Amino acid sequence: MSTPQIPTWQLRARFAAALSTMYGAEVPAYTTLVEASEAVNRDYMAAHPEAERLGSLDRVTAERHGAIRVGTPAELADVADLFAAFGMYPVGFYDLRDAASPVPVVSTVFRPVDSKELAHNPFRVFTSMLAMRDGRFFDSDLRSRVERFLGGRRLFDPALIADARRIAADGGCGAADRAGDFLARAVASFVLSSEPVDRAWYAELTAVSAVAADIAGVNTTHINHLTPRVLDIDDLYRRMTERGIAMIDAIQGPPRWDGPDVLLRQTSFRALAEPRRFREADGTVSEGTLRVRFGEVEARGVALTRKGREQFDAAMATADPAAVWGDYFPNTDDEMASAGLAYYHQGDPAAPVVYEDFLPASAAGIFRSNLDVDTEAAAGADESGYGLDWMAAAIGHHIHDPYDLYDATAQEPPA
Ligand code: OOG
Ligand code: NI
Repeated sequence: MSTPQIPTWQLRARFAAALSTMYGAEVPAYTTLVEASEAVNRDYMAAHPEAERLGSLDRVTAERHGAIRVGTPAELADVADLFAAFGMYPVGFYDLRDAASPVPVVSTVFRPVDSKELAHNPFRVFTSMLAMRDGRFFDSDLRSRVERFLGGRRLFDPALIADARRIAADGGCGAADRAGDFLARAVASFVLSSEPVDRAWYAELTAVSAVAADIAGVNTTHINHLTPRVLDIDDLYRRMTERGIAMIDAIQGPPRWDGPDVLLRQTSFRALAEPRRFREADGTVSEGTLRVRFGEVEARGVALTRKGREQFDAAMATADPAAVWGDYFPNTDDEMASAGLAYYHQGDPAAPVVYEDFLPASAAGIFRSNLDVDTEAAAGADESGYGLDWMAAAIGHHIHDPYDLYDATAQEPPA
């Protein structure tokens, strides 16, 4: 076909903006968070013009990551096909079952993979799939009932996925008028359903894991959170607390310090009780609330090399990372670059390569901080076979290795 009128990056930017509008209508506190984040970024840029090296104010202002959760490999495959239409491809494999406080999901991130695309719009979605085959969480009776439930629902209209495949193959949408319709149908797939929740089924799953209930207790998927990026997360934390919003106890990830910011720091406010309707055992419908959706914010720093990541993991494993950070990392970009700890475009310490991915420990902490009850995995071996290769085969897409992408990006000049 001829050159698409609307390239994938424009579709992606419009998709991110439309989801943001939708989620703001669903979760009003998100709008407060976005406003506070924009104020932090404006003030920070005004005081530190050099901060643009981590992304232009335009990029950072529009930047979001979303989190969604699905039930089955087939549902995850649909997500992969849908997001490919927006130029978002799977990167990395996260196994949150291994976390200190395990969550019964395996995850990947759909995002743009090259620096020009990231500069246009870096929208990324952390996507988790229920680890239903893992007998440490689901006994065979529950597993077969969850499978039956999930087998009877359809998250994505097959016509939408067929259109997405065509758009991905063409590298964009041929006709501008069709783009709006495609976007509207894509966004609608993530609207919180007003259909009543089966109270007994939801409660039974909650006893295993609140995340299992969120995924398999209802017939649709939804945005769990949508996260703006800030240039100074400590300032954001202070401003939200001043506005009377209860934040979780800590900022997850590396401590604040006076050297280069590395990887990712995140924090969130507690999930709010949202009105939901429930279907009772006698068939009547009643009003109630669920607390599953929260507000998260993040700050991004330079991407670490494998060597840098080893240092990072070692520092994070100490009792008080803030106290010892300087023993593990030099406090200038020059030294970070020359020690081979972090990625810089063409080796120029003034041009850091921004970290575009996630941290499993923080992700598990983010899941956990918003659950009322922890999940306990039963003892036993994991015979599920879940892993990166399993997931790539299940979704029919190559899963990129983040280090390969950073190696390639570091060869290029900044976008
Ligand atoms: C995903 C949690 C992971 C992050 O920012 O680390 C995540 C979820 O809650 O579904 O979004
Ligand atoms: Ni998140």
